[in-house]
Amino acid sequence: MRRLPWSLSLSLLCLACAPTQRQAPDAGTPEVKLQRLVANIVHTYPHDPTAFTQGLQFHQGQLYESTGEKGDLRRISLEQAEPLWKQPLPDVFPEGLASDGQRLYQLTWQDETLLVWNGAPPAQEKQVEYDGEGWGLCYWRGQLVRSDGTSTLRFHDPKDFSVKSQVQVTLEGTPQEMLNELECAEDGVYANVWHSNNILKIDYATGRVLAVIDASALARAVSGRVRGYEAVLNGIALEPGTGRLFLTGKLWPDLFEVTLVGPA
Ligand code: DDQ
Ligand code: CA
Repeated sequence: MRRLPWSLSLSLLCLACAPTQRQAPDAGTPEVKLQRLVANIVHTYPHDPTAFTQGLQFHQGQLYESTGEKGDLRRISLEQAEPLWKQPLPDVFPEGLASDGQRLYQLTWQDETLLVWNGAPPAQEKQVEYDGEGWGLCYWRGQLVRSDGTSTLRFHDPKDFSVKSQVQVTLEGTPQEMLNELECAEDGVYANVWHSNNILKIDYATGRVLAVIDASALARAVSGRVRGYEAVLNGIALEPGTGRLFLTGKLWPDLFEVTLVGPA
């Protein structure tokens, strides 16, 4: 058998090892470590204690809320609990709320209908049907991100709400279910976990949980002033421009501005 010249056998060796390196997880970058953060209250504002908060969203410089059960779309403020404007939605169970800067998109829980709003005050422009449940919604780089109570996040085209891609959310390899209200940030999507005081920060591309945020200080602050098993932490809004982070809960009398800090 003829021996291969040195240069050729060296390059064959390199070809054999190169794919292994590419397939290695996070090759070239250090393993991303899960962050543990705590939400600290910096300001407390009034919130309507009859609002079953399902979505909290800044839109064109104003704060909007989607409320479930006998719900509505409403414009709220930090000054008073009473909404400044509202549109009752008696035929559906409203859920997550997102803004693309021009329109508001409002999910419904089991009605399989997306409500699209335009103008100020918002007027219903159209309804789009979809399959499955609607829990949380946010807008990021031309797509609407939807949670449905499972560990899957789906990425929709805002034009017709068709699903373009999906990712499973995992925390150190374990799927994370019950993902509820969402908020799209530049470096990850925040998700309330239903009936939990934890908010997860999730990587858009991999679904990996980047941070677990302990918001139990907020639940403690409202304890004794909220009633019912369903009065849980839900509602995340990031203010464009300032980066201020606001959190509230279903049927909570308070809406909080928080900062996220590492544990002491
Ligand atoms: N979800 O927000 C987790 C998606 C749904 C919460 C529904 C809680 C039950 C409320 C009672 C419903 C009465 C029609
Ligand atoms: Ca939100």
